[in-house]
Amino acid sequence: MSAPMQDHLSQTTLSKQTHDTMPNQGCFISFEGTEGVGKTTAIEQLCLRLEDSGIPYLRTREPGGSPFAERLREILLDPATDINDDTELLLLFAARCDHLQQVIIPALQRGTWVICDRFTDSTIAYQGFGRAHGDEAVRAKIDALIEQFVPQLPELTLWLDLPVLEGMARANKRSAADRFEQQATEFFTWVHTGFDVLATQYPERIQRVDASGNADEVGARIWSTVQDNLDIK
Ligand code: ATM
Repeated sequence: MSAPMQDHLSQTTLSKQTHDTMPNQGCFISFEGTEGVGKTTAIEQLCLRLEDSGIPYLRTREPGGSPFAERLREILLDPATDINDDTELLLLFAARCDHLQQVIIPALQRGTWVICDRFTDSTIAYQGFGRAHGDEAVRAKIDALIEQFVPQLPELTLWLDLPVLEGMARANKRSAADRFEQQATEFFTWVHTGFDVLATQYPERIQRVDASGNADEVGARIWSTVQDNLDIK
């Protein structure tokens, strides 16, 4: 099984979380951000802290996270895939639906924390703002899909925020660009605006974390945000 889907169990009992919609115990945390903000390293840092605290967790990602959704991820990221915006949106939700049913909800129900690299906020930021520049009709479509197919939103979303150009410069140092990474700076500026709008709209759930500085600095900011918002010591 690939790293993003590994389940890390521990014997320690979870501190109880409050959930509005489902009688589960695990806590659901998502990470969001534009290109090159350092999500992977930040997630690794959080997972180490959870291990130290004896909290069982599962690390996963979107698009992907279940065997079927990982197949859709390959299609979605392949630069050779030529699809329109609605098809892209529906594939993302097909992947999400499977991921929720096969992985996220069962994990939360058995008391495992779920740490997810991207979730619904990425759809609003990338498809709603990157592709559609905040068009209200597209946002309404995405909101309707969330309403119909997403029974569980994260308790806490950590938005790693970095100036777009800084992130793109970091990302360009890495491997070949996928279908999203090939977009121009303007696209990512819209995506960033999308996250900004979302953070204002959902100030309780979405916490902005300054992603500048080294991995340890960002890791420390993340851990204190998690502790403050989820009431763990
Ligand atoms: P990562 O590279 O962070 O794994 O994400 C894959 C791409 O999927 C990411 N591309 N870039 N840059 C953003 C994109 N994506 C969407 O466009 N909509 C979504 O709903 C999700 C979850 C991801």
